[in-house]
Amino acid sequence: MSMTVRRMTRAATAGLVAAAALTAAAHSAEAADTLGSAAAGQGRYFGTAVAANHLGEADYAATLDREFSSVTPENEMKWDATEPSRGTFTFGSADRIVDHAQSQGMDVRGHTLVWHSQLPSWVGSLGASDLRTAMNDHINGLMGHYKGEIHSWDVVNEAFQDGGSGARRSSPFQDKLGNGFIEEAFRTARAADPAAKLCYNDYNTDGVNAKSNAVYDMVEDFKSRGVPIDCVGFQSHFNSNSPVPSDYRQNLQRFADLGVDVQITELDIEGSGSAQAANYTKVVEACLAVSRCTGMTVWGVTDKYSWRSSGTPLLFDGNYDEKPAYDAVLSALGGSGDPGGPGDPGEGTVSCTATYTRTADWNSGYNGQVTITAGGEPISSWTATVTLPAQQSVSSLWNGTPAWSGNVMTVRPSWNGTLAAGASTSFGFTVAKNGSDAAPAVGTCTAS
Ligand code: 9MR
Repeated sequence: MSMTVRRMTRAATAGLVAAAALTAAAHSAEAADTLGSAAAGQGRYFGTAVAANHLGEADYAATLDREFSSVTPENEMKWDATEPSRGTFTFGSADRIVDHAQSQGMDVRGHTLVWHSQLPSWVGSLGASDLRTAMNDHINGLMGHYKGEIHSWDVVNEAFQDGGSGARRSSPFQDKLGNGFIEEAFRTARAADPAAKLCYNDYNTDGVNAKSNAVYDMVEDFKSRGVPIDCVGFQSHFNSNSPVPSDYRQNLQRFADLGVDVQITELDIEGSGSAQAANYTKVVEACLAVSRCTGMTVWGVTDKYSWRSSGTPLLFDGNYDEKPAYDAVLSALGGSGDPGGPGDPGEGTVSCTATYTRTADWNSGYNGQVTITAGGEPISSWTATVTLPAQQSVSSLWNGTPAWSGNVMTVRPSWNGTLAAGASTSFGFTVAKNGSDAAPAVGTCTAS
């Protein structure tokens, strides 16, 4: 007998959290007064790096929850945090972030599976064959734990050297396994969670230069040979030594033209006032000009917790006040900055509808599909409930993230939360009839 989805994924234990999420996601939001909702109006997400140890700070959580539609754990999914000794996985801090994000209907980016830094010393001491096994075990351990819950994974991070050579960076993986480790990591990742977008992520690749050329050649090679890769992340850590490149948009576009999505994954720009604001505008405009630039993530909520704290590189200051850079980003995203209210003209309540169809049928089972359609406003997330007849059980589900309470399945987006006004997406599932051919009941769709 096949295992049901509720036993296969982390969502198994998240039934109660999911019930809370339903309530949280049901609030009505003004269309374009926050970064997340304005970006959703452009068909994109707007995310931030999050640290689990700040979630208990009221202003931090309030700013996060109000403004952002996606989160990236800043350190909590890295190898040193998740597999400090071989085969012993620790997910406590990362789970806190994922649970929080889900309770707010936010997407989660997974960061990062294979990276030379924040790597426990036991990994570096393995011989080649053992290292290969350990790398694949690590990918399977992380991606298995969060299967169906991660929008995009940074599968390999920072594998190329800085400087003019375009060479690979020395690391245990590179030095012992050679160039092929990247390909192997992506193949393992695809099998581990087929619903997740698989990204290569790096810095100083934002403009056209020797390093970005080397990454470009790798992506081109992967696409030509069918190595699974869906996206390239451009970290975009900018300051006066490393300004926003004038060919930023062209560089994003040439990668997109290879047939991958591009994402701005760790954006921060040192500075202040109108100069910083103007640089942020350039970045947002570049992303919006590239149709496959699917979203942007800033590397932190507030300047006071930035890894570059002296550079005040983020959108909120240490008191969580909006900086000129915030206004610039919101405006570039087409947002109004107007605190608004339910009666404001032009600002409606977000909504969605869910419709069910049976798409395949056989003696012992069937496939169901639920189509989610946004109402007259863009949405950044949705929640739909499917109540199954008591005998039936779900053996697999795709393009959605299920959580269970008895025979009620609460489904939220896996990667497909953001919908333009009137646009649709769907999730599907396979059901074992176990003697009952009755149709499931689909409840009200809620949007945020
Ligand atoms: O922001 C992260 C910081 O808290 C850590 O101390 C640091 C350790 O390497 O990593 C920072 O995040 C990095 C990210 O994971 C990869 N790209 C560069 C980021 C900034 O250093």
